[in-house]
Amino acid sequence: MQILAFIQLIQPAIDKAMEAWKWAQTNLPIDLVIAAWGLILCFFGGTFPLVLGAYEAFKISGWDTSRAAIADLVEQSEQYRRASEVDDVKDDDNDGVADVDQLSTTELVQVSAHAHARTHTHAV
Ligand SMILES: [Ca+2]
Repeated sequence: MQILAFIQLIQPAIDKAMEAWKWAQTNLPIDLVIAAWGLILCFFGGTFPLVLGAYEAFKISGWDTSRAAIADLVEQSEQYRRASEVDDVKDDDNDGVADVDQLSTTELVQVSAHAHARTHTHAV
């Protein structure tokens, strides 16, 4: 179960990155960021032409699809996190200890997978 331990280790960093991204989307003036990007291209575009060319090509050809897929993943991740938080405090046998703290690793993975399946929506 090293994968589970690894996921638990990096989950706080992923959560912080997602919160920072949400904050940036709602609080930063996106037009100003795009203008700054254009200014950077004006002065440094010749220094890294291949990288910038690849970036612009990706932005034109696949960014919209990738952006929609990433937005879906973020939304589903948030739904899973909310469902997981509800599961984390459940105490169905009323012994004062959260049920997830009484599960074996295998059972915990099964419960987590079930929570994920409940929240997963499949876009067609
Ligand atoms: Ca319990």
